Amino acid sequence: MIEIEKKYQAEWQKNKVFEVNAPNLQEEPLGATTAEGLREKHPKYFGTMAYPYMNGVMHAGHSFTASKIEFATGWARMQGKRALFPQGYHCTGMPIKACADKLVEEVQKFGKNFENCPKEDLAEEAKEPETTPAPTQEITKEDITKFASKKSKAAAKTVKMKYQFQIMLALGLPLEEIHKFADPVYWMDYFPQLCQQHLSEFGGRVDWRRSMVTTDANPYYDAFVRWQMNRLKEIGKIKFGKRFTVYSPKDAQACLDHDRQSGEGIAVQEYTALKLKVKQWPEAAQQKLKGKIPTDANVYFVPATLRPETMYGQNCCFVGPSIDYGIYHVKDNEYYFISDRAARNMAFQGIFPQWGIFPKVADIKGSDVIGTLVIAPLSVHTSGIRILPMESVKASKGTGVVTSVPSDSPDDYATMMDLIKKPEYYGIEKEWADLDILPIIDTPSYGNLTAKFLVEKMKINSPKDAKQLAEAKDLAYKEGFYKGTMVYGKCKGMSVEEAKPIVRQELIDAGDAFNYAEPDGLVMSRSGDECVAAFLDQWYLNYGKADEEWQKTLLEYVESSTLNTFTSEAKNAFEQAVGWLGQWSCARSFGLGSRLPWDTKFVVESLSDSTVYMAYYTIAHMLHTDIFGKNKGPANVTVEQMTDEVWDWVFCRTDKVQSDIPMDTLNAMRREFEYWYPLDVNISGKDLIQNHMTFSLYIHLALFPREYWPKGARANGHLMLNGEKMSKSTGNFLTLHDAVLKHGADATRIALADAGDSVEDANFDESVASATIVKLFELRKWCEEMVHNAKIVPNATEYVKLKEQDAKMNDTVQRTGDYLFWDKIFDNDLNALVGQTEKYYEE
Ligand code: A2H
Repeated sequence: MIEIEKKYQAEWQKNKVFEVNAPNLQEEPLGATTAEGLREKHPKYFGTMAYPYMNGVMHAGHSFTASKIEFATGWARMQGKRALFPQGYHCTGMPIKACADKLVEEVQKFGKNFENCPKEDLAEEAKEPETTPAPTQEITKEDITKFASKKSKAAAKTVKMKYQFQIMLALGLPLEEIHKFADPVYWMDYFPQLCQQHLSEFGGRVDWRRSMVTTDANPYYDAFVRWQMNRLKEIGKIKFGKRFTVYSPKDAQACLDHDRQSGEGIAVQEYTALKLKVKQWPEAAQQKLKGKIPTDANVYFVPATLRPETMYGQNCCFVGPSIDYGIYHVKDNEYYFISDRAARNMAFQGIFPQWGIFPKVADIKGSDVIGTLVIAPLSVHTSGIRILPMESVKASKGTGVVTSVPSDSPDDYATMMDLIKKPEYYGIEKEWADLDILPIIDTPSYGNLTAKFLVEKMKINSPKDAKQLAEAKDLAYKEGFYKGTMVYGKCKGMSVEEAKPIVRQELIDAGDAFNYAEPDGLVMSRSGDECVAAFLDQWYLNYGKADEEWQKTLLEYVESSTLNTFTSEAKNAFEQAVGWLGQWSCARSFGLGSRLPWDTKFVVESLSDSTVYMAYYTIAHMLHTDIFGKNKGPANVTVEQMTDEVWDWVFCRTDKVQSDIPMDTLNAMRREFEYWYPLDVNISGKDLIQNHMTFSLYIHLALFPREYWPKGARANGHLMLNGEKMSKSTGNFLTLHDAVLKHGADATRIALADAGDSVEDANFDESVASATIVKLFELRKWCEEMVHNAKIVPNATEYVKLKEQDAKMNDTVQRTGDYLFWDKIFDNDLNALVGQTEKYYEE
């Protein structure tokens, strides 16, 4: 069977059956019909998958995504459409660069073939792993040490994963080849051809003429990215300014989704950091701090809050008794009591005078400072409030210091009640906690002491009722923010929504507070660094509410029936992403990519050079004959000739063009675009909805005329293998190449088709693949018999006679002649099935 597959694959290749073009200008002169009319007359289908990252070969997950386009393309071909499935290769950013850099270091340290690597760091047992895991994005995503420790016992015995070269080894690369990967370009050479080979073995209906690598490794693609960036800047979609962004101090640059080892999708959370000045230290703290800070120093406890408008009601301030804090010298005579993590974040936000430096003058535990008297800005308790213990303070959030507003924070209220109940247990004086609770916000549902109301109503008895408290916190926050009215302070009578920024600004102007931000969860860079939030000058794409019109247009488009999102879950996810996504830093100082045309010290970031590449596919085959754009294509156009004006014209953005490219060539390129666009569908795994997929829609809407906006965006679930999560560390893992080797292309295709269609997790079941092999084998045998051993009889009488003569005589007896009733039924059934199939494919 494999032999047959190979035979036809070779024939397809020889006859270039998947190389499709738009109707040429002789067939249909440019402008003779509208673009829409042209597409009606010559129906087409154009589908793409989010191009895979070239730090590995395609694994079963990629293959699942590819299969969706593959089958849709096949179906469109059967319907007689011109069906285009192109495939590019993503190389931008840090993933390849980070691994290549590690290899440079390792070659320097250990020699070309790593021969000087310490013995104890090498393989513990020379046994080959049972399945050789393929290199994929996820490998470099994980911390290599984690990778090793997560391995099952059996696998852990094979190769240690301390170094990059060992990872490459485990990927099945020969040792003497590995040093070549120290050059990032080598990856771009190596993996794309494998991707092409593996998709072809799978029977992929890909038009390989249209492939390219991203980054300046292909100067034509590079010119295309420059065009995009220039135009986006001109129409005000790219801006410059100081913004908080997730940042890796080690890499000294922003660290967004694709630069991360973990923490994809995590954004920056901004807080108001409040300065509570120390008036009196308790004994324990005095001992600890002796000689470490000047006696006249101004020391502040700095809680981070999301509710500055409630600060009137502060009646104590919490620290985690077992958390390790530090006292940091901020400037002049000013010192902050905060967690180490917060100090590190602040060091990249202009809070300390020197970028990245956060001088610590003392280590101190939460328990040491219980009882400290501090002055809290705006608080009605003007003679001071106490620092008290709260077990549920997280060291990994904010500054680790939480100011307490028991009227509006259920956590604070519950803790306060507990402290009052058991002051001796906590080693505090009861009156430190037992202060009047000030009503600040009136709400329609919960009155003016929201937290008290909810804690009592939900019968929360202890600050340890984490689940219920989280629920109460959520209810309190929503009710307060959206429906609350201020009943205290200078904003009395205003809604909370209005009051919040005013109170916040007032605190900042008075020098009592400042902006503090941090990643809203743990983010690790690919270089293994814990990221912070930095306040940086940067070029950013103005997604989100800062450009309300753009956001609104997109939201309406997502909700319209023009865009097919295939499932309601995906539609919801798109709506959420559009609502939630904010400004996006689109340039980096390091990594592979295209330079920002107006500020060439930066390269365009990996998700920002990959938004409208589908338009590039429409003419890629005319521009170059190789993925690096080294050889000019049939259009015979140089990179220099591909000016911004030419791209505009090709993409139907303008009606005139100044260029020394012959008009016929220009027309031919524009024809390809106006015919293939709009894109019928772009497909990816569902995790890309929140970035790539939404960015792609945003930029399409900004750059192209409305009739060329995408028609479909589809997301599929994660692919499981034999009912379990795919994972290289457990060995439950399959590359496309391995799948095809094991089951053959057809059985692999059927198992993929059977795996699932929704955004739910799908399952590639290898038993389906093996059962298919048997079925296909039988089917083929039957077909061959039908053809080779056919006994053709002229009519029904002969047919019955022959069948009666020999009961064993099988389907090879075939009748010609007029259609009978049963023939018609048979025909009808087949047609009904075709109709049903069409319906499913269209949906
Ligand atoms: B909020 P989010 Cl009135 N551990 O401030 C536990 N909680 C912490 C923390 C830490 N390390 N750092 C900050 N927080 C609290 C005021 C407030 C807050 C009111 C009502 C609700 C409320 C007074 N406490 O938070 O997890 C701080 O308490 C509920 C949203 O980033 C901070 O704002 O969403 C809030 O949690 C930050 O919570």
